[in-house]
Parts: sequence; C-alpha cells; structure tokens
Amino acid sequence: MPANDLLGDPEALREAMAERGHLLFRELIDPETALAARHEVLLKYAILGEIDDRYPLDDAVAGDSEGVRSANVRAFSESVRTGANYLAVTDAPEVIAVHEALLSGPVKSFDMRWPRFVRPGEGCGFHCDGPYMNRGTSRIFSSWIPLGDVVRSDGALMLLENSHRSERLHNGYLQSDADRDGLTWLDDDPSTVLDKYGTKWLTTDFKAGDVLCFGMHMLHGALDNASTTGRCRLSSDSRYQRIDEPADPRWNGSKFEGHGGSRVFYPGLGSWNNDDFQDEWKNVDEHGRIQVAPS
Ligand SMILES: O=C(O)CCC(=O)C(=O)O
Repeated sequence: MPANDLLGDPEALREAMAERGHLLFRELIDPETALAARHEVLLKYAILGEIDDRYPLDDAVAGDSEGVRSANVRAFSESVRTGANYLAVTDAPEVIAVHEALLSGPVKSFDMRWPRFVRPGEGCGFHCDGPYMNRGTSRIFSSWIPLGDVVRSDGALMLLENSHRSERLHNGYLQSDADRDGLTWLDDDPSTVLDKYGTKWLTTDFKAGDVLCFGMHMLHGALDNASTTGRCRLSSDSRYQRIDEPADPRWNGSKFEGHGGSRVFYPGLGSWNNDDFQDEWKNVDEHGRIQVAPS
C-alpha cells in the first residue's frame, strides 16, 4: 500500500515506518530523473559489452560482457556511482525530505551508493542491512529506487512482512557486524526465510519514479531476474542518516573502507552465497581488473 498520502506529515511517516518497517512511495521523484540516470548508467555498461546496443540502449538487453575482463572496474564502478544523473536520483530533494522526516532532522546520504545492474539469471540473497551498516549510528534508512520500470519478473525487491519484529533476527544476527563476523546471505530460498522470520513476502511492479524506503531490520532480497527478453534490471540502493550522528567508516568519508582489501562493487557474474562478499564485491588487481573467476 503506497504511503504517498502521508507525505507532509512527518509524525505519520514515522509511525507508519515503525509499524510496517517500510514505506512505498509511487512516483516520489520525477520519472524523467530516474530515466536519465538509467540512460547514464547503461551507456557506461555498454562500453564494457554488458549491454547489447544493437537494441535500443534503454531496453537494457544483456551483452556478452566481453569487455569486463580487461576493464579497470575500480574506475568504472566509481564512474557509475558518481554520475550526475545517478546522484540526482539518490539525492533528489524529495528523497532527502522523506528521510529528514523519518529521522527528525537534517540527513546525508552515505558517500557509498549502490547502483545495481542485474543480468538475467541473477538476484540477491536475503539479508537485513543492519549488520552491513551499523558501525556508526543505528538510525539509518535504506531507499531502493528502480532506475526505470522494474516488474516482478525482472527481480523487483522483496520485503518480508513483519520481519523487522522477528525475535530470531534480533537475537544475534542484527547485532553482528557483517565484516568482523564474516556474514553470508541468511538464505537464498524464499520459503525457508518466510517460515523462519516473517509472515508474507511483499513486492510489486515498480515504475520509474517510485521509491521504497525501509529500515535496518527489514529482511529483504531479490529473486533472480527472469526476463525472457534478456533485459537487465537497473536499480539503486542508498542509505541515509542524520548529519550529526556518527557515520560507518565502511561507507563514509573521502576514502571509505568498503569491505577492505582491494574489493570493488561490481555485483553479479557468479554466485558465492556472498562468501567474502563476492556476489557483490570483486577482488581486483593493481590495474583494477577483476581477480575472481566467475562460478
Ligand atoms: O536490488 C537488489 O538486488 C538488492 C538490494 C538490497 O539488498 C538492498 O537494498 O540492500
């Protein structure tokens, strides 16, 4: 159920977030802003052969990815994350305003942002964001933002209803630190996760301009992109906290640490149950070239 009717009423937004653990806003940002970011990101992926531009670029039809092995993906990843049109989405005034209402004060987006290019056959294992983001304040919200339309079968984000109240998650998992404790995905089977931690899977067909906001205790993930037309899924996750609270050094600062070592955010190209964060973070050599063999 969209929460657009609560916009402009910070207290109602905070109450609804506490109750539901998430808020969906339809067309919170101008769809053209999301589509401009989509185009900017796809143009960059096309340079690596990740997009087959014999089709219209914005259709995002997967290419042969041949350019990835020789590319400096460290530079590539930074270029995608810092693109002006992409930042216009994560830091759109409407998005900032929602987080300011939720956190009752001025906020900043994390310096790290997570634009996602998800090829057919790829998804994201189930997890909560807390253990990955909790070295500064715990008062953080994530926003998942489709860059273009993302229908369910493309692997739209799924949230597990009521999981933010799961005692099982609160007794251990949510107190852990993903890096220090070497976390992998909780599970990649949605029915197992449902039985253990929640009541019902929630998802929808998202349109350009929609924003899904959720807290650090909400269990979520994405089924594999099942596009039958080779269409890649483009979306973004970004995180927001108050400017006057401590920030997690993994994701904030002029040279943030990330997951350490020489890992670069380049999701997909294999599946490792996120062992050593490899589903999303790839080890690179001194030239920024990917070092892990796709499995
Ligand atoms: O979009 C996805 O595949 C996963 C996003 C996610 O897990 C997140 O926002 O934390």
